Amino acid sequence: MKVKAEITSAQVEQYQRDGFIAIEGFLDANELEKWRAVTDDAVAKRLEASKQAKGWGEDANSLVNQGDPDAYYAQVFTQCVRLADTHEGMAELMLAPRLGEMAGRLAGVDGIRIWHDQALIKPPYGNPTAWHLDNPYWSFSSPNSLSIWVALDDATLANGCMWYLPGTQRTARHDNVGIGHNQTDLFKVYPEWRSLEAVGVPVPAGSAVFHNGLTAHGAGANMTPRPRRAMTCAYMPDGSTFNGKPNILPREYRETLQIGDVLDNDKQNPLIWSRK
Ligand SMILES: O=C(O)CCC(=O)C(=O)O
Ligand SMILES: [Fe+2]
Repeated sequence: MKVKAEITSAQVEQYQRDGFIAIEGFLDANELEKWRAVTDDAVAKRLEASKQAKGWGEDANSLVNQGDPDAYYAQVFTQCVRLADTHEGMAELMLAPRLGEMAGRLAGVDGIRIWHDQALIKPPYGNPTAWHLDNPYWSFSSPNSLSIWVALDDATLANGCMWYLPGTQRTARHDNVGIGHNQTDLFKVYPEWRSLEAVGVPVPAGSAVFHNGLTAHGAGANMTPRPRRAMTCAYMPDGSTFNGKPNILPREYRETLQIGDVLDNDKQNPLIWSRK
């Protein structure tokens, strides 16, 4: 897979300053077709499998948020987590070392483990994604966690492209304020961010946007009659330790962990790139 992997020092500097960066042309036309086909197939199979299950549960393989399709969050996006666990084609895409290399070089860390992949399909006329932080949801706390967000459709100001509050990764804390329905809920906890100017990041399909897990971000409503598809993956710097939050860790693994233990289980959190 010849996914673009070069990261310049100017890009590292920009990412470190703003807490996010867009990389256009991340996938070429053939790769984009493949990512679309694999994501569509993995999501369709997951939705089918979840009809039997009750939605969010202990088993990561059943994670899907479409229990009640009319609920507010079901209309923010169809969210399918850890598709690589159950879909071979997705595993092949997600385990590519080059993704880890780009993430690792931007974050300035020595190794990158997968936290979870996640398809995020904003439905036609879907709800906005309210301002939130990612890392406070996860079972490790790091100033250098990050995600890749790959646009499978052109992401525009009209259909719900990503938006960021630049630089917020530097003053964010690790307590989870969650994601509410209101864009302004995050400002109850971070009043100092209320006057910041947000930056929208419209990108053509096949682009990647990386963001630090502590950078405040959200997305607008989808004001088009078509879905806005994105395939994402959250990354944990190698060496990160358990902070006590369950998040998506399977119970039997979680019960073996003490706060402070290094999260180095290669099946749960594959090491996809190491500087050595
Ligand atoms: O796709 C979206 O609307 C939100 C994405 C997001 O919050 C993330 O990738 O962390
Ligand atoms: Fe997020």
